[in-house]
This record gives sequence, C-alpha cells and structure tokens, in this order.
Amino acid sequence: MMNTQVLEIRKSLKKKLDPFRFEHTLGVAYTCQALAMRYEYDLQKAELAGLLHDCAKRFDNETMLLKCQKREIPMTDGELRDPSLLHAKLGAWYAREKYGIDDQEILTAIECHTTGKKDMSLLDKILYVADYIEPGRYKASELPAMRKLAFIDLDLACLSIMESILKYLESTNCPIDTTTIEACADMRRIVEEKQADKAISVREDNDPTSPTKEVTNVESVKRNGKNRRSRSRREKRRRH
Ligand code: DGI
Ligand code: FE
Ligand code: FE
Repeated sequence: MMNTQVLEIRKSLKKKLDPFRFEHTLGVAYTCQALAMRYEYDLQKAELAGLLHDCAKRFDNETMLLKCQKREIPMTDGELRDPSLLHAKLGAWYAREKYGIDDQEILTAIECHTTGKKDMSLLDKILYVADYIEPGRYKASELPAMRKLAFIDLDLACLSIMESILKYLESTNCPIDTTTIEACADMRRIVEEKQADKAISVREDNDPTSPTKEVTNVESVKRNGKNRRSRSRREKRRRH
C-alpha cells in the first residue's frame, strides 16, 4: 500500500527541488529500498531517508550559514570552510521540523550522509552508499564496480567510496572535514577486523588440530546427527 506521508513528501520535494535534484532524490530513495531488501532493513524508513536526504540542497551556501546560525545548529571548522556540507545537517533539521520525521535513525542518516561518521548504523551506510551509486549518477569514479560491491559487502563498498571521495578531495585541494577523515578511518578498521576474523576462521577450518575446529565438529555432529535424527523420529511419530 502506498503510504500517504511518502506521497506528500514527494509532492513537496517536486515543487521545491530543481528537476535534476528531484530525479537524484528519487534514485537515492529507490536505491535505499533495494539495499534495505538486501540487508534486511525497514523499507519505508530507508525510502524516507533517501527522499529527504538532500531536501536542504536548494539553499545557497550563504543562506545555509544564516539558517544554521539562526537555529543554533553547531558548525564544524570544515563546514565553515565549505558551507555546502551544511545541507546534510540542515536537511535533518528540515526533515524533523518541516516534514514531521521523528525517527532518530532516519534523522542521523540524513545528518551524516555527506561526510559519513564513526560507528555508522546500517541505515547510515545504506544512505551513504545509495547516494553514490543511484542509477542517475554517472560522474563518480568506478561506478559499475561500486554498484556491484554495494550488494555484496556494504562495509567494503562504504570504505571504497570514502577512499575514493578523500582521494578526489585531496587532489582538488578541497578543505576536508575531520568527520570525513574519522569516518573513513573507522570504516577501514571495521573492514580490516572483519578480514582478519575471516582469515583466522579459514586457517582454523584447514587445521585439523585446531581446538575451535573440534568444537565446530562436535557442534556440527550434534546438529547434523543427533538433532536431525531426533527431528526425524519426531516426524515419524507424528506421521503414525
Ligand atoms: O548532495 P550530493 O551531491 O548528492 O552528495 P553528497 O551530499 O554526498 O555530497 C557530495 C560531495 O561532498 C562530494 O563532492 C564530496 C563532498 N564532501 C564529502 N566530504 C567532504 C566533502 N567536501 C568537502 N569540502 N569536505 C569534506 O570533508
Ligand atoms: Fe547530499
Ligand atoms: Fe544526494
């Protein structure tokens, strides 16, 4: 069933955003939903985050600075040096105050969608990645590979996008916000820890003397033998 809140938001954004930004918004909302299906996240929350993520993108830098000052939204040095970053924070403010979103996960995802942040939630990562890979994007680097990777390993896709953006910012001498650097370092730590865990478990699987291997074997014998047998006995009993 189509949700009326989503329809209202879409109608309002169509009026307020320029046609290219509106198309991008629909693309991000759609991609957020696709990733939410893949990673078993709430589809409607993912759609709302995608729809509203750039809702403050219609203001110029000067206006955003004034609006943030007026609303006492704290600004970082990086945002003061490049106020275009403020559309994320200001967007979260609009989502809450003007579009009636009270779900903190959605608001946080909108707030960190440009720089990322430490300890990103599943929705933060879904929105961050969807913003980069949505079908309408064509300029970003390595898009086909990123699009594929997003549906294989979300953390690795997130890290690859962050590294690519940092490389671009460094090459163009753009002021880099510390949040962007922290987000990338944190995601690298997560990916490296996951890779180390995987390497250990592969080594243990190949080592017949490994104690964990024994436990795994005992456990799998229990699961595959005893439990399966008792289940089939139960099933037999039920049938007779
Ligand atoms: O609003 P969109 O264009 O859809 O996408 P976005 O909100 O992810 O913004 C993308 C731009 O933000 C991209 O050109 C890289 C830039 N960006 C990300 N982190 C930083 C940054 N720009 C600066 N100056 N500093 C950062 O730390
Ligand atoms: Fe944005
Ligand atoms: Fe965007």
